[in-house]
Amino acid sequence: SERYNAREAEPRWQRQWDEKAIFATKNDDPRPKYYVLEMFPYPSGRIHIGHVRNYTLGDVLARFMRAKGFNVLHPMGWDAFGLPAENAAIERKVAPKAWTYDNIAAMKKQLRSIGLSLDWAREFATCDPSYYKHQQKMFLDFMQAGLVEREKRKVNWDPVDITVLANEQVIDGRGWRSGAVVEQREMNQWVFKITKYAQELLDALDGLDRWPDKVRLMQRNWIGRSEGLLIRFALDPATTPSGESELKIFTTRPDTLFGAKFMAISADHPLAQAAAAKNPELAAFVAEIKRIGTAQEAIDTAEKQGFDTGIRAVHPFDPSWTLPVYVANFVLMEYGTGAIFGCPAHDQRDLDFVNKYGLGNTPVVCPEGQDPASFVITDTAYDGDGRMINSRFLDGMTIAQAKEEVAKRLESEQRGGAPVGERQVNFRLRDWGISRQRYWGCPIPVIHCPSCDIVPAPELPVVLPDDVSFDKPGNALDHHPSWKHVTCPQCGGKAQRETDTMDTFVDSSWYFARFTDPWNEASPTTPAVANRMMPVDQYIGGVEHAILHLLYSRFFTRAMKATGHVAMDEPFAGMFTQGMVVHETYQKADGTYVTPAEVKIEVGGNGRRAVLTATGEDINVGPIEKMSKSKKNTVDPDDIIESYGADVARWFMLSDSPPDRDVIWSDERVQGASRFVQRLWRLVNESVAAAAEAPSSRPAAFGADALALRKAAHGALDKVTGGIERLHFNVCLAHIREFANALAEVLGRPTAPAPDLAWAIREAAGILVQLFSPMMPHLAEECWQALGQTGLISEASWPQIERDLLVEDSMTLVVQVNGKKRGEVTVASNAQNPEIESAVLALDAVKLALDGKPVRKVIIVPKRIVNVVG
Ligand code: ANZ
Ligand code: ZN
Repeated sequence: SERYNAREAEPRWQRQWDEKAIFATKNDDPRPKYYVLEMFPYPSGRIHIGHVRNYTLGDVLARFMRAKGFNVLHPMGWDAFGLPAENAAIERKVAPKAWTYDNIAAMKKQLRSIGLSLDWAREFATCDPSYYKHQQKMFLDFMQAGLVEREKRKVNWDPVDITVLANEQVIDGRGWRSGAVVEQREMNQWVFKITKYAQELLDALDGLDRWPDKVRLMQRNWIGRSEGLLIRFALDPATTPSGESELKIFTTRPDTLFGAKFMAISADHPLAQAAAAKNPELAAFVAEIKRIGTAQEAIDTAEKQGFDTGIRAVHPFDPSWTLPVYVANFVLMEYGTGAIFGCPAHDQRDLDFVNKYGLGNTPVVCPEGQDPASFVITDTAYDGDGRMINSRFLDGMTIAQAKEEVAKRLESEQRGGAPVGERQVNFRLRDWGISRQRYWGCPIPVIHCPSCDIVPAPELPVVLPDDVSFDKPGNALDHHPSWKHVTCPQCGGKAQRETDTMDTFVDSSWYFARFTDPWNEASPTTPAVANRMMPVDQYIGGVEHAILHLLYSRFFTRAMKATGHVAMDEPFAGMFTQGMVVHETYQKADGTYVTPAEVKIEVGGNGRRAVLTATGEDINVGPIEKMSKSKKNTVDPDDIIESYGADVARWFMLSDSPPDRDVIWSDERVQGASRFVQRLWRLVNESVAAAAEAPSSRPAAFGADALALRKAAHGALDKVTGGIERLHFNVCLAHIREFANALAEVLGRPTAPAPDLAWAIREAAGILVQLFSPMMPHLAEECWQALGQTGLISEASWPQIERDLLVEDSMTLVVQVNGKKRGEVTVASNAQNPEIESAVLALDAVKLALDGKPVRKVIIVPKRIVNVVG
């Protein structure tokens, strides 16, 4: 038969799927639902190979679950707001809107060429006013529910992108996009009160048992719950600038109080401000720290620095013991109370600090088995377990006992009518600042009125104006001549629209819920529908979103529940983080990178050599890295699909490594996948020929050859079914290859198959095609047709596994009717008598011999003979 022509066949099947709208999901379908979702793409302009992997993984599952009889929801949309559109506007003078929608059109075409089983009828972009209108509505709902607030906040300011960044968008003290060193500024910000759910978001992680442990751990750390003690240290009034009497600190290690050597406060602490007002040198130090900023990452990497304020604090257990109060660059104002006591022996930061300023250390926790007399700390703090030493009444206690003892004593000690100590739970999680000073985002739907303060926008959506200019840096909405000038809907006076737009992470925090009913114009969701179709059963995306996007979505779902838009807490029942697609890098002698397409790999006697195809010059093969434009080690999905077809790209993506690991792109292996496609096509056609004479109904009994083939088929079916359910796709592919080999071996035999084997060949070919249909749907349709099936394989149900064929060992028994041999039956070696009996009575030979007479008795001689008495 002819070669399979993917280029011709793939668009043809895609058209058929479209015309019959077979991937359109009905919300009122009575079958159980299954919601598969891959993280929706940002419309950058081109699909990259990572997308192909992401969507292929989801598509295999979606197609499989559909065949299993589920009402599968598998939608696609566009995460369409964000900075690149504005950058394009600035650099290329194209309007952000036009740029975005053009990109969407181009990428949609590319996505279609992959052959994904998507319900395109549900498509939307987050920049559609018909989407963000509902987001604005929910913003107002949340405001009413106390989940949105306006807050004067110290914010991370990106001086290049001219915008505020969330803490999560600051990486090593730099803007995540621009790479610019982030500055600190005080600004009025809109925040979502995610901290109200801190405990709940933490507790519920335990129930997310279909999430990777790694992701749950990252979220746990991000939420950062710690139990500790607030302690009010008295200050020596003679040393304080304006008579402050106490300093409140938060500690998780009250057990180490007798190892305290100093106190430290944040540069933003009021006491630091007060002290700085009287000490110019201190003021200069404070100003310098503030300039560098106190983003977590900056603190972790910067050298510890401090300045003695001259203030002295009194030890809570010893009035004659005073501690110097420093302003230190490693204390954050936003955490705890913005003040600490330092115990250098048991905290590395504190140790680095005292070693710099000569304050010494006293160990107070001694590891088990260590002699306290010889236990000294020099450069490395000890934060392990042990017994208390050098700690007066705590000596000999465990850390836990000492913590409890200190807490109890300080809780019951009063000063100025309040206890000196108070237990407290702190979270590292901060409220989510969502204000962005950018144009291309969802407008925050409020109006600022000089007399009425904050007034909700009376009509939604508040639409972004199209006529904006990017001549000046900053927020084009703010520069717009008229957009922000409005009359107050409450008092009719002159007022101004909010010109901040929402962080684009807001857009992606509820799109999955919108997909359940994107046609609802009146509200964000249709709760009855959302509650039926949600949660997402399997969410698939990159691990880079393990914290931010997933945590925000978990918060948002709860906020939507609180405001009546959905009824569940958790949006994603199952989460899968896929690995990256990586590739070797190629460099010319001068260090410039060249693309894989420009390089020819020669494998010869002295190993593997790379040369530049154009000139023949030697190319250095560099490390395998994530595909990136700068390293030029990318491959373009369009090129791959053009030369090999989508099925080959899909098969390759699934074949080489487990989906959660990185996969190395390799042209050789892509070619291998391409050869396998042709092999499958040949096998199916040979099977059709070999089975041409096969009986149309299932033979009553199977000989050894037929049985062996049937076992291979059902064994593969069983393994692939289980593998897909567990997303072990690479293992599935190995089983499919193995089964294809078994079929090829049978087809390669010189003699024509007996009728039972011919029947088994037909069955096997059908199962084979169904098994690879989720991975290579176009080829599967073509093969299905060749097998003489009338419908689409994309609509066929998953084959039934015959469990008895899965038993490795079988036994063959002689079948007699009234003592006379009439044939044989092969059953599982562990088959029970009733099973054997029904298999025997189903045999045509037995029916014939009985000739309509009723069966009086069946005598089974174990493992040998079945005698039917009629
Ligand atoms: C004394 C002490 C001794 C501490 C010791 C630790 C070890 P987590 O677990 O993250 O909650 N801390 C408190 N507030 C701080 C702030 N605003 N900026 C910087 N550090 C702060 O950490 C709590 C510990 O971090 C607290 O316990 C405090 O130092 C420090 F051997 O108090 B500890
Ligand atoms: Zn007003």
